[in-house]
Amino acid sequence: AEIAPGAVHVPDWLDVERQRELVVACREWARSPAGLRSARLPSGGVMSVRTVCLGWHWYPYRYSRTVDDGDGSPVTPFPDWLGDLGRRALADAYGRAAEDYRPDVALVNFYDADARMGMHQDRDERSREPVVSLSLGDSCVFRFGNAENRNKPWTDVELCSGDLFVFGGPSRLAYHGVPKTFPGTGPEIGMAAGRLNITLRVSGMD
Ligand code: MD5
Ligand code: FE
Repeated sequence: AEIAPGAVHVPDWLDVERQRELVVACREWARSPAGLRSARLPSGGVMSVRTVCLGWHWYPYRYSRTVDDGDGSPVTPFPDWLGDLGRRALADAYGRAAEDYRPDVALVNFYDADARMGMHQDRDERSREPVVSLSLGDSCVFRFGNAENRNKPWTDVELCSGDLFVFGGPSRLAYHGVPKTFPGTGPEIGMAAGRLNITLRVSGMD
């Protein structure tokens, strides 16, 4: 379903077996040297969501090749197979060829029962190529806003395990957030609890 121009929701895009494989991969990435951590905001706050970065390390509000807000570990590489998955996602969501889509960053967000993501824009990438989002585990309320400010109008969409969302074109810079998850709603895919979201992005850097 096209929620807004360039914002396409494809429910149930990943079958359960593929979801299980992604959970296994996320667990391995979380254990790598530049693994799961809560980003610290310049305001002094700490994000309730915990994140693993692949390809480039993100911290508010920039990208680096090493964990510059931590122990300086090199960032975990972005695997080729994840780029292939991103091209298939874009092709299915937009119904057009996507061989030229070359994501080089993945941010894997883990939400426990209390984690939230406030309304924000994703504008730390130098490219405005689409963002591919894959959800695993517990369902959530995803709040898709407008490109002007973090306030209404917005549309609330329930995202479930296996759902794909692509944000491109005029929706690439829309404000968005996750005000709520629904603990205990995830399928049996090897996650004890919580929600995972994998976003694939083009950094526009080299
Ligand atoms: C999440 N993650 O569910 C969301 C899904 C993040 C983040 O917001 O920054 O890690 S990605 C949603 C997204 C990305 C790019 C553009 C737009 C939404 N959008 O225009 O609405 O953890
Ligand atoms: Fe975001």
